[in-house]
Amino acid sequence: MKLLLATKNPDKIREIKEIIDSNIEFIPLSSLPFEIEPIEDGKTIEENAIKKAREYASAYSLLTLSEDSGLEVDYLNGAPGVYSSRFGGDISYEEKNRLIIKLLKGVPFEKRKARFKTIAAIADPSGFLKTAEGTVEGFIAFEPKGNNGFGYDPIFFYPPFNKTFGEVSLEEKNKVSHRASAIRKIEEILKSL
Ligand code: ITT
Repeated sequence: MKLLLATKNPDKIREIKEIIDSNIEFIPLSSLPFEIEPIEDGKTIEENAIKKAREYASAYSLLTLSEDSGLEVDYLNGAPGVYSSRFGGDISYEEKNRLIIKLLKGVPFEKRKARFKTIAAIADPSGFLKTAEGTVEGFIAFEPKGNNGFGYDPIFFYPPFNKTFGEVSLEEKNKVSHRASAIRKIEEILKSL
């Protein structure tokens, strides 16, 4: 089965390829003859995931997997959420992470609850569409820790590991992550096609 892996984020590509162990031939966006740029203007993570999957599937006439993810911090009323990649403007992830920690200055551990959420979507040019959600619950750390993973991983403290996602291997993260649980559900749907 051929599947367009429609994400421009190389860290997501690495994780998804580790998670899916079925016999799927991934087609990377970089191998396609022209580029499209879906505008992520949805109000929710789900809207953006669906929009990306549909637009890529119809542009390239391929069965397509896209996903949208975000970090929801309870103390910030769910921010950055759907704005996770744009949070704080055009600044590095180190700066985004420092900004979140600053916004939570003085907030005790029990009020630092947060979760990563992924909505993965598969679509084909005929209009077929399925989505799957994955979440993982944790806390915003008091300081960034670890250089593994990407994005907000160094500030996402996961109690069962007693570590941030930035401190664990890809293999460990994939045992429990939001992306892994959404993508495993999608893998089951793909197997049934
Ligand atoms: P595509 O839209 O091309 O897939 P993107 O990087 O723009 O890639 P999103 O719109 O889903 O992806 O942005 C969500 C941001 O949230 C992303 O840039 C990450 O930095 C962050 N993020 C997503 N998953 C994460 C994870 O597993 N660990 C840490 N941060 C994550």
